[in-house]
Amino acid sequence: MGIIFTKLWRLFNHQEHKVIIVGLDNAGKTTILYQFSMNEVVHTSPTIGSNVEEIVVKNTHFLMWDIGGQESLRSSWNTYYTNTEFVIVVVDSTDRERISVTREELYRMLAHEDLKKAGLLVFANKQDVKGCMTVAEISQSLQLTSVKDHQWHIQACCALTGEGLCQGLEWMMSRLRVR
Ligand code: G3D
Ligand code: MG
Repeated sequence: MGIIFTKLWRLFNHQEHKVIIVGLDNAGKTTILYQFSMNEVVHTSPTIGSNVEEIVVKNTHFLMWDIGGQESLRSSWNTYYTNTEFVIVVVDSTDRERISVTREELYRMLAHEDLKKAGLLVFANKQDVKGCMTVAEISQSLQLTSVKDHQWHIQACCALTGEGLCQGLEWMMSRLRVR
């Protein structure tokens, strides 16, 4: 009886899973958010503050916060951390100069108490640009294999066409299923 009740509760309880989309300015965060929510390319302007959208995939609701990535805004990222289940880090794969800045921000985030249980999805965005960093290069620069206390996944994508974005969502869905 208890198990049936739990299953029914899960079925009808449209619980929202909180997701934050972070990364440096110009990485493609807002483009990704609007690909998820509208399936079309929008003309973005630098995000001041945040954008939020509810994304529904196969009856699973994600509340996705796209947080501005300019240097002046990064110190306020932690105000969004409470109850976050997934952190999506968007990397501009053409930006070799600033990948080390992303790494620093990443480890600062992962060490935060409120993100202890959050899963980490890294989008290696702008894969359409010739000569960009590969997933392997980005994994290495971010030292992802040293991340032991968070579930993580890296996914190549192109936010302009949407390629790779569904695979990222699928990974998040798969993590929800095993919990
Ligand atoms: P941000 O929200 O992380 O700051 P935006 O980034 O979503 O505003 O995107 C920054 C710029 O990168 C935009 O170009 C956007 O079109 C572009 N961009 C996003 N994703 C991709 C991608 O996969 N490939 C390529 N080639 N460009 C991408 P503009 O010119 O509008 O500033
Ligand atoms: Mg933006």
